[in-house]
Amino acid sequence: LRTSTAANIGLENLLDRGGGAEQEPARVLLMDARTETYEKIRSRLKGGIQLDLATDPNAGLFQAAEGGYECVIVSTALPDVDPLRLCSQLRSLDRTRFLPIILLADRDDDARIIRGLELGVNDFFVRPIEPHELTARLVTQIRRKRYNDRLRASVAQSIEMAVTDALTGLHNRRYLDNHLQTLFERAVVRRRPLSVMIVDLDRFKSINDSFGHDGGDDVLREFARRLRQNMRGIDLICRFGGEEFVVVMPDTDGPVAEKVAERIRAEIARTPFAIGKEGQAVNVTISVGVSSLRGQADDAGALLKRADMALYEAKRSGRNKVVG
Ligand code: GH3
Ligand code: MG
Ligand code: MG
Ligand code: MG
Repeated sequence: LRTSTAANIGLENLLDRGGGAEQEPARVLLMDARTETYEKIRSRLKGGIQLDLATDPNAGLFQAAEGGYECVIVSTALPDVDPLRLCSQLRSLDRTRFLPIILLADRDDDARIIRGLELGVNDFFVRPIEPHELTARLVTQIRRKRYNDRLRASVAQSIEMAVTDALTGLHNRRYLDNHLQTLFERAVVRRRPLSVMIVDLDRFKSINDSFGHDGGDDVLREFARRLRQNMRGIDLICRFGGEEFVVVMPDTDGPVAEKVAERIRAEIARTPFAIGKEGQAVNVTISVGVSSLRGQADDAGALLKRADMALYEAKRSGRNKVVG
């Protein structure tokens, strides 16, 4: 029929806009107890949209959460279940929160449509199903979802970049500034130990002088890798700046923190770094200052300051050392 063809052409144009040449077909889930509705809609949607059916609302909810769908059509023709309740469940689950919902209702169902819109349904459609209109509404929702997904991903990436050190991939100082206080307060409230270490590479300027700035960068990257390898998942590891690194160790008291620091110091001193294309061997040593939480009256700034003073002492007394 004419409408059907027009709907298909409109669909392809709209879905292609802004997308790559290899745009995936959009998967849409219809929640409806009647297979006739499904067959009717599906026969009018070709290319661009793949329609699945869930006749059981609970299975449908599960299916929608499984991912891969870009829109859900919730029909009011679901016996034994309140379709609006289903809509609010879709809105509240993490996995379906950003999934557009189109309510498929009967002509005299104004009250339910309004309630649905209040609950966060994105659009509605009134029977009888007119393919051109339904397609246009679906395409609008799918395009908006694709746009919002890209936007969300790019915001998340920007946030990630703002707290990550580009050279080493470790957290940066901004991240530490935001999280040290939280870890500190958590330790105080729970009366758990907490330790901090500040690591500074020894005579790093001479490494740069001998092997160039790129050689120095290789050393920093390799050091970060070894540091990460030696710490636990719950430790906060960050590049504080230049060739200085800070590690915050929750649930770790002074003696244990010093042992950890000593293990890393020894490992760094024992195994030369391979830098540049030729894998040239470079001997690296580090100095480490360690400090630990002192009771309820302590503060995060003082904790860092004590680690810094211990580091200064390690440098002053000959380097390649841990001072606690
Ligand atoms: P010390 O044992 O007293 O710590 O001596 P040092 O030479 O390591 O200390 P200093 O603070 O004098 O020099 C640190 C050097 O680190 C100076 C700076 O050019 C270099 N540096 C800082 N950031 C980077 C970086 O991202 N890449 C490279 N290659 N070098 C860096
Ligand atoms: Mg220095
Ligand atoms: Mg140094
Ligand atoms: Mg330094």
